[in-house]
Amino acid sequence: MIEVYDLAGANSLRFSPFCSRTKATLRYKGLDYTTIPIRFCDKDKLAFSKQDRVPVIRDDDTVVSDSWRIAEYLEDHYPEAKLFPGPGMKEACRFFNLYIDNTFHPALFPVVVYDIFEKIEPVDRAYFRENREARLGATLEDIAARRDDFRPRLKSVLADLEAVALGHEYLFEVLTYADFSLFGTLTWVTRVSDEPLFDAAPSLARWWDRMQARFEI
Ligand SMILES: N[C@@H](CCC(=O)N[C@@H](CS)C(=O)NCC(=O)O)C(=O)O
Repeated sequence: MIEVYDLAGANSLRFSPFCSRTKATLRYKGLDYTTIPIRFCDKDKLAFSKQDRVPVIRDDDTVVSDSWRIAEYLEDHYPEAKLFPGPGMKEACRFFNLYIDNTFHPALFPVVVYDIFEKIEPVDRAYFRENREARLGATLEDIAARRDDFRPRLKSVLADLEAVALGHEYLFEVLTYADFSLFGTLTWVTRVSDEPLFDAAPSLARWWDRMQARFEI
């Protein structure tokens, strides 16, 4: 059985966007897995992977970290249900995955960061505050007070995603890893925050419902 080292918040809430990508991919490929909860302060438990981020998977003697590298590993070793079903799909998925990480996440982060802070274990809060305040260049409270300033950028990314979802059952018409990239992020936000995402994105909302019905994680 594959082990997934998975970020855990208070009450065992699992909200990491990157871990959700990996878990949904494992479901899609029909692979059994078990999760090992990791809190922000548990990094020593990841020493075997020679880095300090989740997800990490252990598949017998093989250890892989980073959600994109895990996707490549699973596709190479368990090719049955394809993540990259056809020429150019891997490259397109890679680009979409980078868009999610480098454009969608930064647009979301200041809007929901205080919600995340409230959902993590008290023991993780000092680390999270210090690390995220350094990243954002302001206190979490200041960022939360300015949510409205950050919403237009988020709205514009959601409009891009709505345009991609419009008229398609899956983002690239057939299911690909791009669907799991976005699925991970929406799992994250909807589990930690009540921020409305779908008011101006009805196709994205239908895609999200379809993905949730198909992949329970
Ligand atoms: N590029 C990595 C990013 C992994 C990552 O940043 N994971 C977060 C959890 S969502 C983490 O481990 N954070 C630990 C920390 O911030 O100290 C991936 O795709 O897996």
